[in-house]
Amino acid sequence: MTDLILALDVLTREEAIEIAEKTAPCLDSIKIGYPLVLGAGLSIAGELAEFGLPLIADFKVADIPNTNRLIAEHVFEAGFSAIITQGFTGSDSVTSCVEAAHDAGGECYVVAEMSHPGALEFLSGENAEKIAGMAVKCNADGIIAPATRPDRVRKLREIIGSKKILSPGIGAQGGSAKDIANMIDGMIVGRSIYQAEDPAKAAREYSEFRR
Ligand code: FNU
Repeated sequence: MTDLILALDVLTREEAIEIAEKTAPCLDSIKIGYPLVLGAGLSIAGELAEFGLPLIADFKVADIPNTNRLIAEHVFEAGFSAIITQGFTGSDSVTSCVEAAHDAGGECYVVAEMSHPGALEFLSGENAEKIAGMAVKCNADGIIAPATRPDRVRKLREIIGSKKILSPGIGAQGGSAKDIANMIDGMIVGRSIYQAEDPAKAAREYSEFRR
C-alpha cells in the first residue's frame, strides 16, 4: 500500500479546515507541523482528527530522551496518531520517542535522510544508512526518506526491509510520484496540493498513484 499523506503547512485554522474538507476523501492521512501548530495552536490537532484520518505530528523531535518523551506525550494527548523524530540524536533519544508512541498506541517515524539539497552536507550517505539501521533496532515503525532521490530510497529500503518508508519531496521539491510510488509506503505531498488552484483535483490526481 502506498498512502497519500497531505502535508498541511498552511498557517491558519480556517485554511487548514477548508483544505482538509476539500481533500480528505482522497487522503490516507494528514501531516502537520510547526507552521500550522504555531499559527493555529495545538488544538488544531483535535479538530483535524475529527476528519477520521490518522494525523502525523512532524515536529522532527531532536532532544535528549527525557525531553523527547515529554514532547511525544503531549503530541499523543493532543490527538495525533504518529510522530516524526530526528534520528541523528542517537538511539536513546529515538527509543524514548518510539516507546512513548507505542505506549499511546501510536507510531514513530525516524528521519533517515532529508529531501532538500542541504541534506547532502550532513544527513545523507553513510550517516543516513546508519540512522535507518538504528531505526530498525529501536523498533520504530518506519523512516522518512527523500522522494527527491529515488536511488537513496532504494538503498535505504535494503536496510529497513518491511518497515515503512514515508517520502516527502514530491511535486514542489521536484520529486515524481510516478517514479517513487512503488518503492514507498506513503507519499507526502504539501504545496502541490494545498497551493493548487483546485486542491481537491490535485489530491485526486496524486491519489491515482496510490498502490
Ligand atoms: P512540500 N519534510 C520534507 N523533507 O519536505 N518532514 C524532509 O526530509 C522531511 C520532512 C516535510 O515540499 C516538510 O516539512 F523530513 O510542500 C513539509 O511539511 O510538498 C513536507 O514534508 C513537504 O512539503
